[in-house]
Amino acid sequence: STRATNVLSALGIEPKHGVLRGVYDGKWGGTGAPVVSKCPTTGEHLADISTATPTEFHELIERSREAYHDFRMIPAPRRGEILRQIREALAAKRDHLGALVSLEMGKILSEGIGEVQEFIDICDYATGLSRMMNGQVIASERPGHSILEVPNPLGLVAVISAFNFPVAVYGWNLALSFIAGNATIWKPSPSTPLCSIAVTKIIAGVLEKNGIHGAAASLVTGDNHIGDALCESEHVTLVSFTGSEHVGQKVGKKVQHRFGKVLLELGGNNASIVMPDADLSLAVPAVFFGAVGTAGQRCTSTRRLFLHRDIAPKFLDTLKKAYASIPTGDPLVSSTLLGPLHNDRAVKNYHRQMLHLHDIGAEILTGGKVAKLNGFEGGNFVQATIAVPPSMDLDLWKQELFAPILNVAIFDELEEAIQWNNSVPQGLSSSIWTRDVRNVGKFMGPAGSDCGIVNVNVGTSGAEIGAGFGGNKRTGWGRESGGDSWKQYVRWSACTVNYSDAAPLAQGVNFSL
Ligand code: UN1
Repeated sequence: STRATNVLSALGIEPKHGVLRGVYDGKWGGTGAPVVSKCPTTGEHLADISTATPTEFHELIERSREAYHDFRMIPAPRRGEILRQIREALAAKRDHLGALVSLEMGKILSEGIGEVQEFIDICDYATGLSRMMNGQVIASERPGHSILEVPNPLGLVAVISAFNFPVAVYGWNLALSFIAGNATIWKPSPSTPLCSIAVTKIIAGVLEKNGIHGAAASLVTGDNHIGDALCESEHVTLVSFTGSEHVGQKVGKKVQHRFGKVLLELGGNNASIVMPDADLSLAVPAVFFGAVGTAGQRCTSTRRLFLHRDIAPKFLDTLKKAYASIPTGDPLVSSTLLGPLHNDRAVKNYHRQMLHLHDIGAEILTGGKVAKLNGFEGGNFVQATIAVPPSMDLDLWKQELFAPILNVAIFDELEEAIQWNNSVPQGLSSSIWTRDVRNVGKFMGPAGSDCGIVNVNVGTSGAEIGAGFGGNKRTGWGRESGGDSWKQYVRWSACTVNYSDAAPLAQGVNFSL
């Protein structure tokens, strides 16, 4: 369609000329069986993208090792300066890249642009950090000695990312890995290959201009065999994986089996708790965004809503009104708030969940149906849904489902709501709505939310890059983006230096002849 052609050609991608190359390690290649990029809005076939054969994969690892060999010697502030140029190049294409995210992933344009902005933000953060990757100087117990903690690069870092944030999650990892001096290998989701090609082209242009080996930021398109190969390669020091608990468990075991480092960002099953003193004019729109934004396909999406009995009827009335008029359709049209699900499997999962909710006698307050839109018959549209399951003792509360389905329950005491919040295997994001500082203390403290993200009067999704992002329990305990997460992308060398003319042993040990 012209819609697709316009988005792609603005980024210099011309899929009409056969198979696009999906492998980059200083030069573009890949002759393996292609993956298909499909538009979730129209169902149209966007492009075929080649993958890496096993031989090409091994060559890419070799190129990455070569790139690392030189890249690690470049001073960190200089690496930061190159990252600043990458930031500028991304910013120049921000809106076009955002449109490509909308086209290929299906999220609305504002959110597509937003996730490119997230990449830009983390570049700013990491550029500054490139002059502040400080270790400590520690007082030694021995005279004339000093102890230094020195951050050195790790080597090769693999980033395996998911379809739902096809740009930003790579950005978090690349920015930190890059300033740390690693060669980063990106394996994107096989269903969002165009986003990764567009991003890699932009980065490769900057690397080339600076005389840096392109395999400092390489791309390897492929299926789970490539993912397995990255997990099993002795040359890959850190594997940063974002995706399902099921696959994350395999990744964790494979990498641990060879004592590699692993960083996991797995499922979320996030709740918002609304107290009777909450400002509903803030809480309702935030829950609406958390549950319906990205069509419920963020790992931080609001899936569970716990309402205090006193405000529940009013809250649900207002929320239902918002749900009644959700502009649904083409995510590239600026007024749309609900785009399609990413693929037809997601629609099937949604449909199955609706049948299940019906079977158990849940009350469906709004939505509940797969949607067919005029002019978008091939699209994966569903209605945003609010359901009230008949009890808390149901498996559905414990499972993450990537769809705009919000399950609601009513509570009387905050302690009960916190217990529900914590009673799931996942531990990514949580949120409380209250004006009472005592509730805030309970929610944030030792007996409070057990999630990695604990928000107050802020929804579960839409985190900024500044804090460490990630979750506990079956979410995998990983932290990416801000906070201290950069420390995972370096190997720390503890260096005790003796400046003196004597060589005393620590702890007063005497070992002289
Ligand atoms: C994800 O869904 O994998 O906090 C990441 C958020 C975004 C990132 C989500 N900044 O919702």
